[in-house]
Amino acid sequence: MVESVNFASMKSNPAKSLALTAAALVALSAPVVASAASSAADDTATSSKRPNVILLVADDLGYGDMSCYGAHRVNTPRVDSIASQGVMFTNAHACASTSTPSRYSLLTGEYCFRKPNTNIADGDAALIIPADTYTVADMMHDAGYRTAAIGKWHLGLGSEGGKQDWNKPLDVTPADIGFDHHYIMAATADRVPCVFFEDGQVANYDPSAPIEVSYRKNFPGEPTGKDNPELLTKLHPSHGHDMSIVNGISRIGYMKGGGKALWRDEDIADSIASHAIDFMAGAVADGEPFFIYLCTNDVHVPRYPHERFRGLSPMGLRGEAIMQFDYTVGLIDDALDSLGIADNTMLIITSDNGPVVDDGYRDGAPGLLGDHRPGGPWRGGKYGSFEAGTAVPMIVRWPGITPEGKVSDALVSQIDNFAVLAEIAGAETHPAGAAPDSKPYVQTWTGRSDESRDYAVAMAADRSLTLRTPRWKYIAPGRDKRAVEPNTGIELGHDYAPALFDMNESRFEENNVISSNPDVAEQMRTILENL
Ligand code: NG6
Ligand code: CA
Repeated sequence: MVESVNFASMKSNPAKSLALTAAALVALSAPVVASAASSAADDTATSSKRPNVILLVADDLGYGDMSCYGAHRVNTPRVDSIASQGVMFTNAHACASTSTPSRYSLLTGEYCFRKPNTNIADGDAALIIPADTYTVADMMHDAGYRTAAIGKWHLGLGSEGGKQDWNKPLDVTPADIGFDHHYIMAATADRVPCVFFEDGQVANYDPSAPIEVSYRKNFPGEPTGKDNPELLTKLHPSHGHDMSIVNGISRIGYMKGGGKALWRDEDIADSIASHAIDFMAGAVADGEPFFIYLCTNDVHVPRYPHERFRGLSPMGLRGEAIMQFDYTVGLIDDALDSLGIADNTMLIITSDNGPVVDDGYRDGAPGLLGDHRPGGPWRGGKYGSFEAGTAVPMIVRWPGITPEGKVSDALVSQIDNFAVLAEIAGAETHPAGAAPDSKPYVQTWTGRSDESRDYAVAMAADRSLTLRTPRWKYIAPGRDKRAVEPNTGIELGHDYAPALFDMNESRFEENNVISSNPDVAEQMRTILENL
């Protein structure tokens, strides 16, 4: 199972990795069990040492997109080196195959399917996480951490969608859900407003260019990608994305104004990294532990990385965006060293959902892919129910705690982020109802146990569910019956009614074994029904 993993460039201890992997392979044959809480947290050897925590979340970065996970048409030396110093998971799952619901679950410890408004959010959506929700940021804050959200947000802002006055401080912000500081994009780089928000207001606000935003109609006289393609100096849309033009790239939604506050796509990654580093330095100077929810815009569309990467990848802009992601990781890692806190910082690197190649811009990605497989060995991709939609890269490094260069095949889910971090932060009590679906698999997340979660639940873009156990994958029938999403070419997987795959037999979901294993399918369907 791990043969495809390329450790050639890594300083790992291969003997150690292989031994631990063998143990994990045995665990893969564990039966389907729906037990209650895990015992994994019982002997946590972490209480004496509360680390800083950086939860670094890439956007749309696939399982197969980095060299430590087997990619060979792109190199990610900085991530590879972190993997060689920590534990790299081969069976880690996001809670949804799109951003907004995936991030909802990551921050709340509650399955996104329970919340009807967690579909892909417009840039003028209201804050999707109710202000009274006890999030991972609230928990870390209450445990004495200084907390920040930096980078891609995509969980809404303000109390009322479509009604925000972007020229004033917003009434509801990440500060209301536990973040002491934020420097964020409202949604994605392909959605207006194309400005950063810092502590509740537009960063670098330009009073000479008041901002207006609409997801319904254009503002009189403002050019659009649809009507003024001659103004698209950097990227043209392939589908959708033909509304307001900012920085020579048309977007989803309409906006007016912004002036000097508008971002330049080429600078987004540097801006995110430098704000994160400033925040880290400030916390260190004040002697406070910190928690950063650090979200890159890479490798989401529009992919338009800094000029320093231009022409460096045989895969064009998508390859450059992966290189820029790795570069960002390197900046953060270097800052940990120069601030003298690398040894006391837990770094988690993962992605919000699986990959997509053409997600709406003519950036050359499909033609330049070659034999690169963004989803690695898994079938499908973003939006869908097949594994590549939610089987994401995940690496955890906590010096002195995580074994070095371990590859763990344990089944893990991002739903456990809250409970794991709560153990690590020493936060013992939470308000009733907090993080209802999260369990403290601390030993597994830190690579000291290969205990798998009993199951991982994930939601596709049509809100249909899948259930993964160490051995099986069950796909419930979806509302969207198309086998392939036409714009992106992604196989969605939920056109089946319903399907079961034996993941021990093959990682590529091709052979639906539901008719020969009706009891397993029924057991898994029942688990989903009773969640
Ligand atoms: C889709 C967009 C896609 C991307 C996605 C959200 C179109 C045609 N496609 O609706 O480009 O923005 O939403 O991606 O508009 S996510 O990773 O933030 O969930
Ligand atoms: Ca995403």
